[in-house]
Amino acid sequence: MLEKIKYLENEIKGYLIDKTQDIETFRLKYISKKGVLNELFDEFKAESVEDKKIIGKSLNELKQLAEAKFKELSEKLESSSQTSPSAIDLSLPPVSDKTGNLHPLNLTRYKIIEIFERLGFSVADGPEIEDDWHNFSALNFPENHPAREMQDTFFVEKNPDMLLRTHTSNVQIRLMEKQKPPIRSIMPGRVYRNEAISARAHCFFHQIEGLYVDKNVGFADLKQTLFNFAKEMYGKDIEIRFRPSFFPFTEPSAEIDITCLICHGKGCNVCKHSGWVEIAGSGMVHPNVLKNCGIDPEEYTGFAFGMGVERVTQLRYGVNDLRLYSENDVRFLKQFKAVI
Ligand code: 2NM
Repeated sequence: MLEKIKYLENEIKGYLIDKTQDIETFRLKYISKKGVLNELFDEFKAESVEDKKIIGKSLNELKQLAEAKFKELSEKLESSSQTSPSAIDLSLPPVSDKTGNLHPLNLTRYKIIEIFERLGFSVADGPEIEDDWHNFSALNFPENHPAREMQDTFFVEKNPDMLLRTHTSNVQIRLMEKQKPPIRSIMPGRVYRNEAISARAHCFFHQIEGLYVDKNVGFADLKQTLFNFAKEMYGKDIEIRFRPSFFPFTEPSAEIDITCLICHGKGCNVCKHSGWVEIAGSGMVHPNVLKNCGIDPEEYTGFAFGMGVERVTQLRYGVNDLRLYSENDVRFLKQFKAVI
């Protein structure tokens, strides 16, 4: 019996707890009515008078040890539950489940970039505050062109003119001035126009323009590149058409339409009952523009195109008011959470 007592003494001394449950387990095992100590006291009664003398003292000491340990453990648990970082503090605010997501315009931008990168285009960047040369003159805009008017363009300074770029073509000019062909790049970025803000117009929007200049680049390359892009972007079944148009910086120029994705060509409000929607402007880079950038138009030719990121996003997700893109209303933005 003495051996048993010695064994239990060691067990009790080394008893560790980290949960409230553990202390109850301790109580049940050692001190409760059905615990080991009471069992030992029952056994004790059966011992001889001689042995009782020796065992009695040890047994009482074991009982005191168990009670002292129980007290110590309870106190330890209580103090740790007040300071432990794992304890539940009901006064704290709940952990927020609000995680952000990409802006719909960025979802569209990344998708467009990814498609053109696969077609061999790199991404170029340039300033949003630009001089007259890179935004207008080098692009073959005549001196009296209406886009140069104060009503249409935000001027930062006059004489010499500095302005908020009205397209990302300034980046094309800077690239052609600096780099010899072949050039095959796209230019995403924010552009500014002086418009009254409404569902269909805003004082800024986003463009992605593209440029490919090399020997023997022809209109067929323009058509095939944009056809490939449109199929990747809008689906394999769409049709594409090129409508003659005019830009000062391209000749010939064309608007690019695809079958309306809303009504599939039957006619609806989005396509104004034509069955076609415009997705981009394009053309062969005007010889004057190449000359302005120090590129010989007899040796090199190129095509360029431009599209509005808001417009593409409208066609993809059905967003029908331009103001939604910049109001930062979470109820609008969070709808693009699951979209990749
Ligand atoms: C468009 C449409 C057509 C364009 C042309 C050039 C440059 F610099 F090469 F002349 N940059 N961007 C272009 C051509 C842009 O956007 C609707």
